[in-house]
Amino acid sequence: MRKIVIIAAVISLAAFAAACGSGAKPAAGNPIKGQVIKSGPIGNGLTVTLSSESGKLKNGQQDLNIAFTDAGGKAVDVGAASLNFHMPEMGSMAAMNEPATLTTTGTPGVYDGKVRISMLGDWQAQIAFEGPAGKGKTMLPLVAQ
Ligand SMILES: [Cu+2]
Repeated sequence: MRKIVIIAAVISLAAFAAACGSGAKPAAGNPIKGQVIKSGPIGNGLTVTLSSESGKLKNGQQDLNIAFTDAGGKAVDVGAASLNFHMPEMGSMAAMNEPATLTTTGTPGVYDGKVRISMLGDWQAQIAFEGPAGKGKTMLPLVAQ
């Protein structure tokens, strides 16, 4: 219970910082831009966070941010990163893949992304990295809404 309260406090602090810093570049110590869509462990002790202005994965063309952080929430230079949105086949509909275009920012470990999601519903964000921090990959389930 105590841990949950602490986490809630950290989240509201982060939201406050994001609101205050809107328009500012992400810094190594405060690497999450906008609002979190989803985050999770990606291996080698790192966490990956997808975020955007709305905090939602939307249907259609959109800008996203992706940040790789250590246990302290600090951005970590991971070198090459990739992000693909995958929807498994559904009945007669073939599987779909929408790779995001990632570009580096002034902060190593933080990337700007662009993607065109082509359908509402359940997607898997397939994320991988390889470079100075080793390599890792994960899959985060998301709903385009
Ligand atoms: Cu589909």
